[in-house]
Amino acid sequence: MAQQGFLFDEDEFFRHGASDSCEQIGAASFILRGFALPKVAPIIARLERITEVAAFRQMQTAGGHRMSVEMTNCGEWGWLSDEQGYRYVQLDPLSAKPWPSMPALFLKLAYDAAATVGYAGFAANACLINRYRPGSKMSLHQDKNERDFNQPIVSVSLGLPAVFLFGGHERSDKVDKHALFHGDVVIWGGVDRLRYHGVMSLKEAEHPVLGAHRINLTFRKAR
Ligand SMILES: O=C(O)CCC(=O)C(=O)O
Ligand SMILES: [Mn+2]
Repeated sequence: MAQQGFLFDEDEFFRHGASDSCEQIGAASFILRGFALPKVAPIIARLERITEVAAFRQMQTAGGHRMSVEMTNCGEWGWLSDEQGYRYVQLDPLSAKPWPSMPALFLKLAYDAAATVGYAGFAANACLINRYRPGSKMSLHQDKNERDFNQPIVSVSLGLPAVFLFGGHERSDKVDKHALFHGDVVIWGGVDRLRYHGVMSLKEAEHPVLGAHRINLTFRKAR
């Protein structure tokens, strides 16, 4: 059985039942444990429809580096990285068509999660869908391509567990590590909105629902 070091023990690795707790991880940041669990089956069904139209792809960075995480989008705006850098676009460059629309279920999940921790009225118009395989990771970065930093980020984890890195406002600041499991939702905003964050390299394992994958939905108000 794969071990994830000090953050996971064997029983916890596939934690799967709702724990319904709210953990505060910063002045304005929270993990809602198991918040998305009641909606996992319809979320996955909608993801299948979205990715038939807008397939997962490994994006390039401006420096010509291929990202290890596969990505796609739904919603009015889709986050893109290519040789021109990071930005939001309304058309999927693979199809030249608009990104698939944001399912009402996604919009409500993000709205409800944000409202639960005090961010009322969150109306996401972008959902970046990240797919990690064992070995995929996301380096420390800030989410700063959005126009209004008063709007929070709502981030839903599905499938294999991961270690979320939550740093400070400087890349060199101390980083906290939080294990994220299937169904957990992280929300950060306010004074924490521009904190550096990332995801450690996924360990080799199989998840009972999503196999050898972790899927993350990152909801943002892009414009
Ligand atoms: O996968 C995650 O939990 C974080 C994803 C993220 O930070 C991003 O897509 O900007
Ligand atoms: Mn991010």
